[in-house]
Amino acid sequence: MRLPTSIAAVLIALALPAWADEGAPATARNYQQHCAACHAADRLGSMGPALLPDNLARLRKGEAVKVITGGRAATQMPAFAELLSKDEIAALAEWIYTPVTPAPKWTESDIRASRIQHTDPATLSPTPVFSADSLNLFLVVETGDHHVSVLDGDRLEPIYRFQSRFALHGGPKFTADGRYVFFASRDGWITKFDLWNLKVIAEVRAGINTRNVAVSSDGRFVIAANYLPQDLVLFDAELNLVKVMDATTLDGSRSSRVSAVYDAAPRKSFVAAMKDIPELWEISYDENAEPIYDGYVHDYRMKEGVAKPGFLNARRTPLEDVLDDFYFDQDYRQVMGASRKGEGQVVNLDARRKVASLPLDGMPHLGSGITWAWHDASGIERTVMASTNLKSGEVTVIDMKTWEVVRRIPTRGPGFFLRSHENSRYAFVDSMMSREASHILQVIDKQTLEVVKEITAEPGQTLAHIEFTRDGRYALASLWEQDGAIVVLDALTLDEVKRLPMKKPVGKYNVWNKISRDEGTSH
Ligand code: DHE
Repeated sequence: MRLPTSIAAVLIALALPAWADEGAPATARNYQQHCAACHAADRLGSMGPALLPDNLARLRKGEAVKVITGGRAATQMPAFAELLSKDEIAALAEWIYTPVTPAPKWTESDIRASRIQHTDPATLSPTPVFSADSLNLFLVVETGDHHVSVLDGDRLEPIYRFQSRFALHGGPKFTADGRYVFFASRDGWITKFDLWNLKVIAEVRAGINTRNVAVSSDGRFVIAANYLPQDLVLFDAELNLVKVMDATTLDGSRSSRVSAVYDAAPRKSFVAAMKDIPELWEISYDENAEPIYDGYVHDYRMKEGVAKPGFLNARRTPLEDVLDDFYFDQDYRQVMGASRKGEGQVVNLDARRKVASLPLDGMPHLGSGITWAWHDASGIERTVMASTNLKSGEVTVIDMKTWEVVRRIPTRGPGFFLRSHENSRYAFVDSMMSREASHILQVIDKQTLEVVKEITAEPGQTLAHIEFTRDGRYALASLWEQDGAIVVLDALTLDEVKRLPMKKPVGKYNVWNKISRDEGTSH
């Protein structure tokens, strides 16, 4: 429910914090009167998103002015053009991009207090409440109006739609049976959804600025990676807090934003990358995990007296350079990663050290890297990996044994997502970072390593992010517009089959491809 702005203003005026009282700048008072009811007095977000510089990094100030002036369609954000002057709106937009001091905190008690139980698990059906194949469902994240659609992957029709938290980011993560799925919003909210009952079960706010979430392959733990505060937050499967792990060096002298955390199912562990310190963390959820001595497994100097249990504690691999964006080989023994500056490295998770450099430059986007078996000119099968690049129009294909570049495939422009399926001979790449070519999806033949087809939307639109049906027969692309669509393509003929209207469908995720960790999809 939205409070009328006038009532909210009175309520908030009565509850103004000391720093916004007499003598405080007019802009801070305007904020408290008009914005704080939804975005919270401390700007940490409440019904509306957090208004802090890091959380707003992806919104241009001019865009913020437009939103304050005209409101945001299909959300609770009202227009303030009639309540505030142009100068007041400009000042407000300026002000929300300034840091809050002292820096906001999000403590264990904040996390615990934020938890909401939406549905009593005792009321849930133990089997799906619909007839569609529960393993061939798609979840479509529509950021145009912050909803998620559930698609039947056989009929390719929506069967359910529900409101999500503001600005979900990263792929939703499924439990191994495909029943439960966890979403993370950039504002730190983790949502647990029961796909069989089509119900939101519980939510918790893990942080103020969150990167992503992962769920353990045994379904017992959920972990969130945060930029703010700089930590990893571990929950049980019901989203009750288990522990907060500060992302600091062993001696506590340096702290880091956590870039991302993933489940490494065959290892029974989570693997997390640190953006600001050269360490890769592995957190085992195997109760029989080896103890950790000083955190660096090869250093036994401190063995006596400082062993920590290997279960649910961080085992650190020291690196020469930070590793930001990464993904795994198919058996999860190696991590292929790069810093945002493009220095690529291969880290062996068993040897716990860097074993090779990756010949990548620019800004590779390894989070959407894929692997497949490629036959070279002599017919020899080689496993290759490929990545897009956020800064140059190229897909780089690398041999995973020699770590040499096999081919640089020129594309229309810098791209974000690369996607395939083990049953498909094609990989799809977008050029969504290019102004001129964001409407063009290119199809690469995984054997000839040539672009064989282009699929185009209207110039100026964005066509990106593919996900296949469970059997690889159809490929679903996102027409990434406010009144956009899921464009269903025949994965053999590459012809369009149908369109499903959607509100800016950023990403879509097929249950089977995710839980089977298909080689053509993200982890
Ligand atoms: Fe993402 C996944 C990082 C900007 C849409 N993005 C991811 C993941 C990471 C990441 C580490 C994997 C997490 C996971 O799935 O668990 N993204 C980053 C960035 O560092 C970057 C460049 C800057 C930032 O602001 O964070 C960035 N990402 C964007 C966008 O601007 C996109 C295009 C639009 C948006 O809504 O934010 C965007 N990112 C996505 C999507 C995925 C994603 C749709 C999931 C892809 C998948 O298929 O799994």
